[in-house]
Amino acid sequence: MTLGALIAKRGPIRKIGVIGMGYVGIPAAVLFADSHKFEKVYGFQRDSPSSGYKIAMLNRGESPLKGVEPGLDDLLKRVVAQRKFECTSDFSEIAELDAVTLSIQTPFLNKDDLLPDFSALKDGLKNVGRHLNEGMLVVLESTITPGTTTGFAREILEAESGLVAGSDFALAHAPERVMVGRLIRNIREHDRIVGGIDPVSTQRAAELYSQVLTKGKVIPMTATAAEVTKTAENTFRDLQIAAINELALYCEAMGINVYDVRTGIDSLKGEGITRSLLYPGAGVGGHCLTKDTYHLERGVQQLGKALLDYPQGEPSLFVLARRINDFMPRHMYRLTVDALARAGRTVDGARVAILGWAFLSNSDDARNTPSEPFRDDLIRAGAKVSVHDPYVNDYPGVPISCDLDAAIQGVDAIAIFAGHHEYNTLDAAHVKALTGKQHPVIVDGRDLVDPVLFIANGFIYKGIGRGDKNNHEIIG
Ligand code: SAJ
Repeated sequence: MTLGALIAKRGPIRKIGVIGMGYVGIPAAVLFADSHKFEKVYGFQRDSPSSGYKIAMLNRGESPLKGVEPGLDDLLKRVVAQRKFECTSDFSEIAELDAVTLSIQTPFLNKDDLLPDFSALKDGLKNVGRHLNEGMLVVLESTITPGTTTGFAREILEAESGLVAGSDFALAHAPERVMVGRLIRNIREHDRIVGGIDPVSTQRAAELYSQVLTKGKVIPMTATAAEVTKTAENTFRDLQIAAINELALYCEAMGINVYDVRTGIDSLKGEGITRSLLYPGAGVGGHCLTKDTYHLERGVQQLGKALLDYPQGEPSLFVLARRINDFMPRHMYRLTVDALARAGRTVDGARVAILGWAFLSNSDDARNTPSEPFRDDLIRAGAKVSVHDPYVNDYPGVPISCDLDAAIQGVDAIAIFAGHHEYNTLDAAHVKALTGKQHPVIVDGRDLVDPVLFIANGFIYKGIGRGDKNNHEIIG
């Protein structure tokens, strides 16, 4: 019997499983459960010491996710009360399902070797494979290296089940595109890339996801194209940030204001002639843009190395973009050292306050924060560093204060790393008084403060891209 016939015999998708009760799996599961098209959704969560608590919490209708997620709590309470959603650690329930999605994190093994840790995903695939039946659909939602769905994912599922992907069961990749703080809205409103290992798999996966889309539509393609789409969409964002960061470095060297140039370039509008100008800054953090480029690079090396025609000896533009963005914290360090020198201080023994430990404005997410390499450089050079962040409470090995005045008290230099709202209203006179210095330093990594005000108050100012101000006359 063909896969199509097996699926026809099974009929429409009614019972769904979601593996991985994290910030991707939970909203996905409750949205499936909220659809009248589906009868029951199981959320699968390993009963491990670190996250087994989620099972009871979810079955009480309580979300274990941090932060505010509009719509999620009500949805979760409703589908639990209706008994349409249930969280369990019993993976044997998978055998009764029509479709299973895997939303399992694929973090780096460690930041330096840029290799992903697929161990949790492989465990999830083994659990699914052991209970896989004919005519079922398996979808990977995790961000994965191109070639994974048709590679080890297919191999593990087939080895554990004895079934054949594309003949006995459908297999697809539908990458998540959700942002913390807007999980429900993103799943409903973003277009959904759906890539099967074959057209029948693509169609079955489209049937699953079309039920939860409101504004969004399904964009069908192959599984590998879907893997490349997801990794490339973040690679391109990283590239656009690197382009404006490089321009900012050029503008500093040429003594001009990168924001004047940005406004000028952006003024060239009209069909097809606009540019996508992002914003220069103190660096690029997070768990998306810092790794997805390397997923894409590994993908093309694994899938296309023999056929790739590329300028001889030239590095990947995308990897170079990563290097430029990762250089920005080092540039912030050099700006700080230069400014301290103008104040007659060496960085050794200087007291420096870092404003912002989160990698994103007004967020408590500090994964791969650019503030960390900056702090490391300062400490290596003998500076005493204080860190302030209104959202991030703790971070291994880094004391973080939520008292801004206390963090600034008596320092020689202030470096702004995150664009938190709180830093938009820094008062130059008040900050100067807190430092107690005649010429305190301020290094603005997110274009938050007005250089004129701070310079007029005796500060020594440096700003990313502010070649027009970075060698200003010192007042007072
Ligand atoms: N950043 C800049 N300049 C910019 C934009 C961002 O320096 O113009 C820096 C930020 O400070 C941050 C880093 O880049 O350190 C990443 O910022 P981000 O806005 O890209 O946020 P992420 O990393 O959470 O990216 C996510 C991605 N979403 C998913 O992977 C589902 C990305 O695809 C989205 O485009 C992005 O959110 C978004 O637009 O919100």
